[in-house]
Amino acid sequence: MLADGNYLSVCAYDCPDSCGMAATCKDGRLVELEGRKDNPYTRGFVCHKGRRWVRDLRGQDRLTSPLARRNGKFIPIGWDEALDMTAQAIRSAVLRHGHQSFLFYEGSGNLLLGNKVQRLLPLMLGGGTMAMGSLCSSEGKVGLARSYGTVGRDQPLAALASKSILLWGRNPAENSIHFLSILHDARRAGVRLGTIDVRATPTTAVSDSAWVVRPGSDLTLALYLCHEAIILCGEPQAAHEGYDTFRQACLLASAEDAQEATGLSAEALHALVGFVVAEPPLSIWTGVGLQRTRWGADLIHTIDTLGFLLGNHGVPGGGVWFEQGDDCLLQDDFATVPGAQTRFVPRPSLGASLLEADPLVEAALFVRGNPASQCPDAGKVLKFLEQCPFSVCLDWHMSVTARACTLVLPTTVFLERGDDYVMSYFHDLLQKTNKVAEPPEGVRDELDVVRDVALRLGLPDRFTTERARLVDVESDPRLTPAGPGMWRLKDVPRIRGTFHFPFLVPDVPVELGMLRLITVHVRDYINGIDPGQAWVRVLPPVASVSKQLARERCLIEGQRVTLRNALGSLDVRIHLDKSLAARTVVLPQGVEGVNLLVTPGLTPDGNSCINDSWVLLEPTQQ
Ligand SMILES: Nc1nc2c(c(=O)[nH]1)N[C@H]1C(S)=C(S)[C@@H](COP(=O)(O)OP(=O)(O)OC[C@H]3O[C@@H](n4cnc5c(=O)[nH]c(N)nc54)[C@H](O)[C@@H]3O)O[C@H]1N2
Ligand SMILES: Nc1nc2c(c(=O)[nH]1)N[C@H]1C(S)=C(S)[C@@H](COP(=O)(O)OP(=O)(O)OC[C@H]3O[C@@H](n4cnc5c(=O)[nH]c(N)nc54)[C@H](O)[C@@H]3O)O[C@H]1N2
Ligand code: SF4
Ligand SMILES: [Mo]
Repeated sequence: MLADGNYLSVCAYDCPDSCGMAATCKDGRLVELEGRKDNPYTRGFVCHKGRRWVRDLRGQDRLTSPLARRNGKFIPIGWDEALDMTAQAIRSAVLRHGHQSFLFYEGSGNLLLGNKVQRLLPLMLGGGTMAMGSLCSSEGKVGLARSYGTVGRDQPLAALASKSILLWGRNPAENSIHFLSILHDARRAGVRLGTIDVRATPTTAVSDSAWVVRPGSDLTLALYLCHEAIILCGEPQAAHEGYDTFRQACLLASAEDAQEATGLSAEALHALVGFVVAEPPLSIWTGVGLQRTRWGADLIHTIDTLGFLLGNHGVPGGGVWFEQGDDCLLQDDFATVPGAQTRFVPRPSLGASLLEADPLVEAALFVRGNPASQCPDAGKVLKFLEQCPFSVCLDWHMSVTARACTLVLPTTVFLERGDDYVMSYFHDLLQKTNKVAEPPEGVRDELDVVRDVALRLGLPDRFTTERARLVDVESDPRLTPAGPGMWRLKDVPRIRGTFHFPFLVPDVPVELGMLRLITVHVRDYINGIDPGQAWVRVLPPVASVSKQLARERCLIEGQRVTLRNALGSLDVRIHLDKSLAARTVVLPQGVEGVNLLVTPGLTPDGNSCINDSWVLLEPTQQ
């Protein structure tokens, strides 16, 4: 058993902050969790979601036995039986229709690098079926990389050297509170903070200036700001690819166009121009919410162009940030199988793609993912699960996906796995995990579970050897030690060579007569809802609408209505939000049922355009 004492570890939630944690363990249990003081981003505190693990590791929602669906009910079964069932189902699917009839689905439920080992299971079977395309941030990274060919890696504390900071579609007061704490420091030092969002948020509340725009209007706004930057800051000196065409088009974007698209008044727009061209350097921090649209990559590229035209690129405290590049610290051949022929299905339209797949998927394994809640057009994911003869979900609690599977396997969470690593997608620290609690009896590490399934299928044990190779990341030449179990990854400059200007794309058309549905991340849970969150389970979910819409439709606070489109319907309760644009509905993401309404559309790069969703609002049928 784990000795009593203090251990350092890292939060592996899918959260930008990747906090360093200081844990106290007694009798094999986690009794206290604090933030590491020597981690310059964590600054000695962790959020309530991190601290909640003290309760939830042994909480009532923790699964502690494999559960098999029998006659519509889940019945506890032993591990041997559960692993035999899993191996048998995969074997018979592969024998009947080939390896692509086995789906191996990974979500981003935690950021441990070692998770990659699990892919060996489908790969060693021949490739299997896996999901491709992002629900999250890939679109923006594609856009950022278009400017200079790389996403790069910056050190976020550089923001302290800015004179002004503009958050564009980014809400750190809820989604990255350690960035908020850096922003507070910057403001205390006299930096001006501005925010562009589609609604008032806890972040706009602490900003010096906030501009609330209509969703989908950012591209027009960005072009107009580029126009003003060319007029006020002058033309770029050197020749750059695509500049002439871009210049012509952006000079056509007028203040009137920007006002009409965004809904900003002439004064507000003028103030925004003043904010961006005022004393440099300006750093612009684009968010994930912003780029979940068909032209998300082009939008982020255009905002990066604004940073370029303002002369901010490469200046300390200046430029455009999104997320850090995927510096793969694992060796190229880590957990790979040469010649494997994986069939990839698009994650944003997972359900529909699986329903149509040929060969059909007859055995599905879900790990660290909750696609029946988190993928767009979730109704089709549920339909697929109803039809699939065998589906198994590995999770620590009964997620929406687990509930729809035929078998559920209880796994450890990151605090119960040592010798793994987390690399932040926001800051520059790699941190090592320590086991800080013994898992409850009946729970197994998912890497062992996947390995044991593979062994039952007669596959060789590459899992153990690859897992042992994880430690190699510590000797990566790009790392410098930054404290116990903590390394800093060197800056990888993004700004190099000539700048490539964007090609112009049309705005996403408005669906006449419908309301745009925006789904947002919220403070109290990460992505899919954790259990123990009784308050969030209070249904129906709360949909924010503008006062103008409420007047038009005679809606009152708390009223129940139904949101509907061709994909599905959802009963909601109305909240009046005077900050919102007229034809917009905002729902918290992750609430069960929300993604029944969300579009399975793909961007040209195969990523999700979640916020290009449209709904009708109707009286609820009693
Ligand atoms: N409408 C709408 N949909 C969205 C979004 C949105 O803004 N709007 N946001 C999207 C974004 S940004 C993301 S990143 C995705 C996330 O989508 P997913 O990755 O599917 O969802 P998560 O809730 O992060 O995690 C999935 C599951 O992993 C489990 N889990 C956590 N740790 C472990 C572990 O160690 N082992 C195992 N086996 N399971 C574990 C969690 O309990 C959870 O049930 O959702 C996307 N979906
Ligand atoms: N507490 C908490 N923290 C989280 C998460 C969580 O679920 N909960 N999830 C984590 C994950 S996986 C991710 S990807 C990040 C997401 O982090 P963020 O990018 O901050 O989150 P979002 O809520 O998706 O979007 C940010 C803001 O963009 C705005 N927005 C939406 N559409 C538009 C638009 O068209 N234009 C403009 N200008 N603004 C728009 C939204 O109103 C929202 O306030 O957060 C991470 N951190
Ligand atoms: S969820 Fe994010 S802010 Fe909270 S402890 Fe984990 S990394 Fe830190
Ligand atoms: Mo995400």
